[in-house]
Amino acid sequence: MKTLIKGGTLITASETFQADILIEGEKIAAIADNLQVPADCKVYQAEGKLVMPGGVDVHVHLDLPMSNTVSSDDHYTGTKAAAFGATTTVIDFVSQDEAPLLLNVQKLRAKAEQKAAVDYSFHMNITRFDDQVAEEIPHLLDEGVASVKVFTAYNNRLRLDDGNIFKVMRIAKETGLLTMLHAENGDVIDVLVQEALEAGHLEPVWHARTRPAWGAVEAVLRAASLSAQAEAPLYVVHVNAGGEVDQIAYARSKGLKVMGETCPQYLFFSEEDLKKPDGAKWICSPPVRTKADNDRIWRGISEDSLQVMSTDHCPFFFDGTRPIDYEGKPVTIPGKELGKGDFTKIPNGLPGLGDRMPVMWTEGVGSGRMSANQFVALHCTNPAKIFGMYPQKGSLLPGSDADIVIWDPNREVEYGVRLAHHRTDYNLYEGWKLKGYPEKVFLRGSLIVDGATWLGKAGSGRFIYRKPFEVFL
Ligand code: DUC
Ligand code: ZN
Ligand code: ZN
Repeated sequence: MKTLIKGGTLITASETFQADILIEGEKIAAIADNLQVPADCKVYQAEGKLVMPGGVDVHVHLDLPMSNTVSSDDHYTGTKAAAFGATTTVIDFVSQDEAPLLLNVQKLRAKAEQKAAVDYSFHMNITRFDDQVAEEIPHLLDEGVASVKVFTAYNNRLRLDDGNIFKVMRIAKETGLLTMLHAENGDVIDVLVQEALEAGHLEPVWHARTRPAWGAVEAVLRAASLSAQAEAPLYVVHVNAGGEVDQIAYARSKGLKVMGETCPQYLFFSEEDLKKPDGAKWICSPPVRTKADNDRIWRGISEDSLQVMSTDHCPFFFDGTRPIDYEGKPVTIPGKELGKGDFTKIPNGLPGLGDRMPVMWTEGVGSGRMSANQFVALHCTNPAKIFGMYPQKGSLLPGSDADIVIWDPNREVEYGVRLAHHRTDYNLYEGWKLKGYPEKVFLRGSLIVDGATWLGKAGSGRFIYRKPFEVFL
């Protein structure tokens, strides 16, 4: 089966040029001007359109149990939303629920492979550490898992102490795994949450007030210092505070291999949103902060202190007692209403997987804050490189998977829950006017999104075995 995409303007992380793309089977076979149309070839005309690699979102939580419910997108609904938003590869997190480590990987994979509609891979959370776990970590690579996540918060649940974080970093380094960090100060959070509850401060804004930015800032510096001592690379997830960008920039200026991602919510929203009557919609951890933090993070992107845009997609219904229509059936999943009257019981997390590229195109490229090439670097190529999937993913090169997006730079939409395809009842960008939107999305050569039409299938996404960490950006 051959497909030719003709006459489009190709956007890669470094170049913009006019060319045709020939797809043979699942791969890009050729890229050149005026390619001949072979026999038995489906042709798509892309004059006036942009052609980019499919997006890579390296931070999603699908079907994740939390606060007496579960994140409302599973590996089908979440990856379908991803595809409508031009993302064709996602990386989810494996919880360390039981021993051995690899059993958790195998179980999540068994669940995901029935459902995923785009390609996917996993990171492993290391939330308990002992000699047995130390022996098992290197075997993650045998299962294609090339990264581990550690936490400096969520005491008695997910947090490791500094000594164990240091040990994980050393093993990860020796094995070729990348260590990812959730940076907050778990001790301070526990004190502040208890004090807030005792004082009767129960509104959503107290979620942010009990998780201060300084805790995130010092945790980034602490982990960067640990990574220096372990001589290990470090990737800071969901950068939300301006001070975290400062610490990453400092670490990088000292020659440390420290990288970072941020997510759209940390560019557009603040504690002010948590004060609204529907403030629970913005509850995520780490929290959204201030306008000054938003601005510093934007600068962190342009000065290259941050290399990746991800989403931390972990949606919940705002009102999980009222059904929504999903593919013709009513669906209710308990959500943020579980925490009505007590911010500590609100499930933490936001929808964002499908929003990421359309919103960031308008707000980043459309506003002149980033070039189209930088957009592709941040959303496609850099995440693929850092997480061991390049050039299979995140690139337009002969031999790469034919994950391709035809993007209409002139299409204007009023965005929101109707277009987003997440399985939830709200969208943070409701009513936003966007210009530039995905028109056709191909996964390994198959057209899975054609305008508003869904052609993808549950189970057609494939697990991606990732290579050991190699590319520091
Ligand atoms: N933060 C959230 O808000 N939800 C899921 C996990 C996380 O780190
Ligand atoms: Zn996290
Ligand atoms: Zn997360």
